[in-house]
Amino acid sequence: MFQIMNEEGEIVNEDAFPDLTDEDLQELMRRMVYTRIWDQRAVSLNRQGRLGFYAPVAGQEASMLGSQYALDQEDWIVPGYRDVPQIVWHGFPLYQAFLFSRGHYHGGQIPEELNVLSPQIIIGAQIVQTAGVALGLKKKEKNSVAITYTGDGGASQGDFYEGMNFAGSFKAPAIFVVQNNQFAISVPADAQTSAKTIAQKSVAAGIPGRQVDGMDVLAVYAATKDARERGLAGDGPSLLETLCYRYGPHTMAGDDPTRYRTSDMDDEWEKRDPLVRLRKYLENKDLWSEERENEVVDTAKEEIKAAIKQADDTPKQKVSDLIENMNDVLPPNLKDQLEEYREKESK
Ligand SMILES: Cc1ncc(C[n+]2csc(CCOP(=O)(O)OP(=O)(O)O)c2C)c(N)n1
Ligand SMILES: [Mg+2]
Repeated sequence: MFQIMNEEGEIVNEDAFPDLTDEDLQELMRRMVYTRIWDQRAVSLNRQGRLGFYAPVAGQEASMLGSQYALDQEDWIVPGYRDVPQIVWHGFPLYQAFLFSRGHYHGGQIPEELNVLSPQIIIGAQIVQTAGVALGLKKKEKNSVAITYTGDGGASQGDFYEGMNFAGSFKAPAIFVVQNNQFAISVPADAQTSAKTIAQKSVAAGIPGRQVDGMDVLAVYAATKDARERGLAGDGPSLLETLCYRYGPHTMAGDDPTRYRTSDMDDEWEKRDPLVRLRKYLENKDLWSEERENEVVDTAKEEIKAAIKQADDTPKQKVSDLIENMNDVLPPNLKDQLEEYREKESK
């Protein structure tokens, strides 16, 4: 397992320390704190019945944000349902992320200039799409890569092998990140496969695979940066397995982790928390303080509140919106229905 900073915030692999300035490290800390606050708010809103679909992210911040930070703005992100933080930090407006949770069509309308696809719900489908996006980038001679994310469960899907194999064969600049958070809903990772690691699944596709400490933001950043450079150099795709944990339930739709995880296991992973270790590292260097963290928390709370308000203020979705947004040219039966709904909605 590739690690740079241990649980105590000590650098254990000086040679691999990435090209990050003090300001970058503070920014990574800021983003992780912000994202945790946002996650807590989203969970609470969901409990109040104000959000809809939500897949918690606490415990996966280093894996998500460290990898996104290694990207260039021109790189493409092809996310799964849990990977909303990566696209928000790439530029997707936060209020639209809340609308995505609500199943509002505007939550799926990615701004034209942003190189992001809408989060994929079908497990593994994004791996094949990413192979295609990456091949497109190569054919158009773009100096950018496509990154995608799936989970330990996703690494059991046929699409996972197809996508990696295809990208490997065409040397497409793709980065496949498997966030191994130990469970696919209630199924433990070791029940998914007889392979010792998910990283080793890259061997069959003839591409490099690396197991990374997914609670160590520096290791995730450095590994993603390497994979990106490999892609840009024409050497093809890479697989990264980031070992992490989701502290919360699978989604807010009734999953109860106490039925399949022990509190000992939770405790063990919480000791590896990505925020705690970067905070220790930065505090030792006088680059972080309680005061600074409180400022980040306060700003996050304000901005999140404003984003929720903006989502609340967005006109409610109508059935006619759905019909119009789904079809460029309407078939006759839908034309009739559209008229019917417009009529009803006008009353
Ligand atoms: C093709 C497909 N099969 C089943 C599901 C139902 N499903 C949703 S999430 C999930 C588990 C995925 O686990 P993992 O890949 O480890 O990702 P995680 O949720 O842990 O991030 C399953 C089986 C689905 N969405 N798509
Ligand atoms: Mg999982």
